[in-house]
Amino acid sequence: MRILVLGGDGFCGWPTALHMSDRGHDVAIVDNMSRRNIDNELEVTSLTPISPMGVRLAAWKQLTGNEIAYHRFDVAEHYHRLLSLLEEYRPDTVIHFAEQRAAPYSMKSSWHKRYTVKNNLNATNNLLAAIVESGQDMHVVHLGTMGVYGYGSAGMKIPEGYLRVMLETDDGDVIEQEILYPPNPGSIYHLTKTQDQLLFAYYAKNDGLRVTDLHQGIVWGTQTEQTKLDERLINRFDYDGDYGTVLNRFLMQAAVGYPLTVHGSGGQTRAFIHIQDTVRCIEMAVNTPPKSGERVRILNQMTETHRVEDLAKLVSVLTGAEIDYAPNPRNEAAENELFVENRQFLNLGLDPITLEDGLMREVTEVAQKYADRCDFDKIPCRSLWRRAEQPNATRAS
Ligand code: NAD
Ligand code: USQ
Repeated sequence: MRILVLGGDGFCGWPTALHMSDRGHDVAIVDNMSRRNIDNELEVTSLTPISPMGVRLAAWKQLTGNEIAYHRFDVAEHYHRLLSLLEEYRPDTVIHFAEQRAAPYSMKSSWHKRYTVKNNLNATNNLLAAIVESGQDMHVVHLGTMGVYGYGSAGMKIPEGYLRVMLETDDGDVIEQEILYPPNPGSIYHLTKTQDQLLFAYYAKNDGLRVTDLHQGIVWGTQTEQTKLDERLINRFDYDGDYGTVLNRFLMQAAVGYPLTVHGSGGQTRAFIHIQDTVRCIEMAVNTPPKSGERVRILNQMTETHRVEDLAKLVSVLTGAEIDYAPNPRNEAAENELFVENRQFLNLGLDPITLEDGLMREVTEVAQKYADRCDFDKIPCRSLWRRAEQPNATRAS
């Protein structure tokens, strides 16, 4: 299969590109390096020493003989470049990671809100419009988020994308329908993912595009079978207050002796998945495309749910780290329950990596190994959700 990976330099995109190349597919990457530039803006670097793209690709070729082509351009801006690439490369599948993915970054200022909306929605719409214009039949696999649902489900399992509802007609009859689960985003970033869903639904209905949307939980861990092969292939590890996600932050904080930063009471429950399972799930999604004319296929890509406080306690027991309960910079429910349906991936054969299997390995093999690269000043979360709480809010045009 020919597979185009948009956002293939990123935390999920890079290991996915290697995984699919290792499976014998012809893989090409598009990335505008915006994520590396954001590191420059935030004056932070990945905890792991990631190599430049040229070094990454040369190392992969040297180790496996496999070549991955790389195209550097902005999917949200350079529509015609994208269109000609689709026409020339003729991918069977496009895996779309090319979005600004951090909720705290999207809430830093009005500039960051506008950038996130413009980048994410134009990237998705450009891809879909270009596929239609190319006249080719390609399967789009998009990385969405569990956050489109919000994080409460009134005691029921969050279904995979669609909610069955009973409606009473004017004649008093009761009819059954399935609708997109009502969106309930908790940040501007998450909001862009709810808008992506409408774009997918529209293009599937109007143009018969084949789309799979993976509603992924928080990804933890760093390495996959392929990125472990050589340090030049190492995956990125974000630990800073904007891009670091909660469990990887706790692992890094434990490794460097920084108290674990629980927001509020830590009663927030979230869904998690290991990066190795991310790439396996994406491969399963690529191998089982919907048919043209089918509605968007939505799968919940997560393997377990945990309360933030419980994660902190688990890491603390394993490592002896202290826990620090800090005021929550976000506007989110202090506590929630979360039950998630993920039967589709389990039925496809997913055998999840659990926290028990991998946590300590992650602390010793990654977080402790690169602990000296950590800048303690970048650990606190300084992005606030409400303007009233932002006395020094950045003004940018
Ligand atoms: P990332 O920021 O590490 O990777 C995204 C990549 O896309 C970066 O390399 C960036 O340079 C590139 N990119 C962004 N906008 C682009 C554009 N307009 N043109 C070309 N390239 C562009 O993020 P990630 O963690 O790998 O996440 C990938 C996707 O998975 C995102 O869409 C995110 O919403 C989703 N996701 C991530 C997580 C997680 O925990 N990391 C969880 C659920 C869903
Ligand atoms: N949190 C802490 N302490 C920290 C960092 C975070 O208590 O040091 C809390 C947050 O307040 C929040 C929870 O942990 O309640 C999760 O925060 P996070 O930064 O780990 O995850 P989130 O902002 O939801 O975003 C991440 C990815 C995003 C993806 C999403 C999946 O950055 O791309 O879409 O996870 S999900 O959460 O399922 O929506």
